[in-house]
Amino acid sequence: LGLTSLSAVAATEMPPIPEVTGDVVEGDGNDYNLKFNIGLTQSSAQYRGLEYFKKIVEQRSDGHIQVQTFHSAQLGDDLQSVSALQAGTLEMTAPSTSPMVSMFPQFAVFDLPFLFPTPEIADKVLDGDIGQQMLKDASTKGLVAIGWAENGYRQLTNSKLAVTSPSDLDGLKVRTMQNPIHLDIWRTLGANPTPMSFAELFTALEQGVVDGQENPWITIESSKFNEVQQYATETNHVYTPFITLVSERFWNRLPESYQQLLREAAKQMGDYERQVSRTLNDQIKQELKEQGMQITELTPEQIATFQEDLAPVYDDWRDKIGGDLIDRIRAESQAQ
Ligand code: TK8
Repeated sequence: LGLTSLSAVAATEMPPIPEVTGDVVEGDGNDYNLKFNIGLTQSSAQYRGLEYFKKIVEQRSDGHIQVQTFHSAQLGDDLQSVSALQAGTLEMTAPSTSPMVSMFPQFAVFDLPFLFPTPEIADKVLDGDIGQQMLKDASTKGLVAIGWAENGYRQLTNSKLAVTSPSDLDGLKVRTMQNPIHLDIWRTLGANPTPMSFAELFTALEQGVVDGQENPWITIESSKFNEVQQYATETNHVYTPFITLVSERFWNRLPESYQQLLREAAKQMGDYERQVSRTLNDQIKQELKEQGMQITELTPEQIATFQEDLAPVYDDWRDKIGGDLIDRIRAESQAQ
């Protein structure tokens, strides 16, 4: 018994889903079905956030909005889900911003390496004027953007070697998100990057189509990438947000009171999901080690080598993204 309870303590502890606060919201007498689909698995912090969202919306609409949650790209990957929102065949999704830069170029700022030194600075940017303006600007093209959540800091994994410096990356086949800055990052570091949908990634790693990939610890574990990747390096090279999106067609059918309810629920989901993600990040890194993954933690000097090598990426993208925006984000970091 003693042993069982010990291992139960060691197992991943998710912060519990909070109780719903706030009154029941009066609708228009109609009932609504809301399908919410994401790319990550059922054991991700993101899916946990969806469960909270469902609880809030169903309770506060007194059951008039029914939320059906889907994970593991059951109804499509990030880009397919966004298209489905536009077509009105799916009501909600929460993709990484990165594959959406062809639609919303300003999102590329989140792909710049090492721009967000701490999660608190990411919060300040996303929850402050910059992030709120971005949600407004992304509420077009058949989409309504109602909130931010967190995918998190990305770490490199691979099946070949312990990576401690960019020179170790020579020729390594690394899967990236479908995003030009990510391609640029890995090319600049000397790797051989291939863009690919997240939904195809496990198989590609398993079959050796690519040698490595990069994602936050929680995603590495919840997607079982450690079963096909022996090595990891804690690079923290990019902070990726999730953006919470609603189909405009669905949105326009809702009474204003329910639109407001979805906005509030998205905010609460985002805050909770960040809390889960941050509580689990280090815990899961330890678990991955215990499960036999060889994890390299870089010294400040080793990190600096990556940062120096990646300086040209800023030169390539500064004008395209907007130097002003980058400077405003840097100023937030310095104000800390
Ligand atoms: C999940 C993706 C994933 C992202 C990626 O749908 O593609 O690597 O980090 O989390 O959004």
